[in-house]
Amino acid sequence: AMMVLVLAACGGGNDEASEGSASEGEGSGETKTIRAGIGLNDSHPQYLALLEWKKIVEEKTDGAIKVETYHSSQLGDDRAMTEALQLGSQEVTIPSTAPIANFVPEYSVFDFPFLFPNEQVADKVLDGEVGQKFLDKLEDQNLVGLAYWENGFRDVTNSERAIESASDFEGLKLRTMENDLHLDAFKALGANPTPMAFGELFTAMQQGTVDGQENPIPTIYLQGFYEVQDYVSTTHHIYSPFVFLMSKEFFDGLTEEQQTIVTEAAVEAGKMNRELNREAVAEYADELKAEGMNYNEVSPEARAEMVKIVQPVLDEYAEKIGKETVQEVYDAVAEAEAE
Ligand code: TK8
Repeated sequence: AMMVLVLAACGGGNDEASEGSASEGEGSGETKTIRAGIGLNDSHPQYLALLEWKKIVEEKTDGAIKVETYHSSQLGDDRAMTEALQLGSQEVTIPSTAPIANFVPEYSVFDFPFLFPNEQVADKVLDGEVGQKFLDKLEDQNLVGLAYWENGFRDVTNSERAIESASDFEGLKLRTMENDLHLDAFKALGANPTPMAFGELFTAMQQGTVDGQENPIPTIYLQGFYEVQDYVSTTHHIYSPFVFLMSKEFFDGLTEEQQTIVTEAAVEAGKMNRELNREAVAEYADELKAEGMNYNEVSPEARAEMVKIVQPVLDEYAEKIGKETVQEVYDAVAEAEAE
């Protein structure tokens, strides 16, 4: 599972020639330090892309901004890190949209099961007008959304049985992200869901506190979930976007030029995150089989059955979130699909 990173050519506009401006910045006390934390470990495409973001930002700001990176929930889980951004005690984190819905409820729409048919449609919607509208909603919460990255299509793992049809969820103790829609959708499917921070998940599976969980294939492989799980089923029930978040207080304190640099770098590094993630899925699926996991492809019929079961939950949440907002997202999906 070696990944070759092509990091060249991304630096651009490097002013090495201008006289030692890095130390100059430090000397005048103007070096700004960003603590950027994520929940996944340092082998995940998200972390490799975060390193790429760091590289671009440090180069383009000529040392005026320094980035310290943290992984594996070293700074806390998605929710705690997002709160730290609001308080201004941390500068960057890149959570899934699900926990963001605890701050801006409308974000749950991205976690409507089976909303996005594929990654290309997700890219178009998220990188388009609708995606930007959602990023703008973060400002009220003292957060700035710089770009969408990718967690990816979520699949179910567990220690009990293969998920071949909706009825296989019956009674399964499933860890979910801290998001009410996830909780209610899995309840509707007959599972017994428990919300839990990602950092506690491995131990919970190891100790049998939960039977299973759902996450994209790269996470399942790179976090070693195959050590404590027997079945992986490609439900692809939700496409999880990541949102690159910055503390608004910190963002507002940057020069306009620096704001542009951190934003463009987030878009650039996000492309790398998406590419690495997508390239990795097939290979990691094979690795999971090689590690002895029972791997099954979930049929379109079984997925259709799941859609039907969760539909009342989606209707309920559309009501809560605002039907127009939800419709706007569905329209953007349809438009992107037609292109
Ligand atoms: C990592 C999380 C994680 C998410 C989850 O911090 O909690 O299951 O999918 O990967 O963002």
